[in-house]
Amino acid sequence: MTILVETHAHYRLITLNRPERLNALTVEMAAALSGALDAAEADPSCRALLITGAGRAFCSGQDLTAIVDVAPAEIGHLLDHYHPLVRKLRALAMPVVCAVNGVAAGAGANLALACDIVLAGEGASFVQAFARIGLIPDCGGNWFLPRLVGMARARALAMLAEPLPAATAAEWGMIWRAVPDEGLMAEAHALAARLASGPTAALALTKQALEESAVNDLDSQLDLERDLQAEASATPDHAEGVRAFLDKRPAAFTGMRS
Ligand code: T3D
Repeated sequence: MTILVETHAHYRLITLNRPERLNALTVEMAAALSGALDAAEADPSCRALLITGAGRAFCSGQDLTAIVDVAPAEIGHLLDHYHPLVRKLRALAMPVVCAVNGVAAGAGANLALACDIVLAGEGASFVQAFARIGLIPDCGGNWFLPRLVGMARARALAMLAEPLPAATAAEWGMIWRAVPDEGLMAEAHALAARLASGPTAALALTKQALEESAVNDLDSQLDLERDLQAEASATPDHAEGVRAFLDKRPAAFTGMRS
């Protein structure tokens, strides 16, 4: 199986599972991942996702053995299988945590950056490997990098294709945190569990608001925040959050939209 899916209380763990090729992406793996995202979203009890890789790597990007004899035009079309994953991750109505357990290269690096909160083990690194094989960053790399680390660093990462250690990625604001390798999965599970017990509808609306801020001017963003806040304020979790604060007790969120 190219991916493994494990169900936990209110969240699912998805593990990319081709460790012999450092979890390199194939069309089959992309289809399985896409199906797993759809299944998670269709299950109202699933309120967060955690994604990681099996073995010593997170994901080494496109499986190069699968494109060695492929016509150039078809190579571009491979992205018809991968780019929908990036769109799905960004639009998924729940938080997605990525635990980068080792090297994340090429499309693998950018799939990680498409997740909402990225934790990485200190031994992990991010490589925009594309230039090494005469390609351009894809899977959103040219969009994520300048926004996360600024244009000067984005250009160097994309053009030099050098590995960026997790600690530097965290220092530059490319990811949330770098943590000791041995503590990565415990911390990632704790984070996923925490998000899974959060106000899921408000978190999904927050995700939408942040996403749209990338293209909105301030005026449009304020209008959007007004509309999305109206939706958030109508959820039972908003009422529960306020009551819990006044009762001086932890909120018991259900994640329900209405
Ligand atoms: O083309 C399109 O339009 C489609 C979309 C493309 C998007 C992309 O992702 S393009 C970028 C593709 N990825 C790469 O170019 C990265 C290739 N891999 C590497 O540069 C290195 O493997 C790493 C930096 C990721 C890790 O290096 P290291 O030294 O830790 O491991 P290694 O020895 O290179 O790899 C271990 C094994 O995995 C090895 O196999 P072997 O010799 O033990 O049988 C290696 O060949 C295999 N492997 C690693 N990455 C890939 C791979 N096999 C196929 N495809 C890979 N991407």
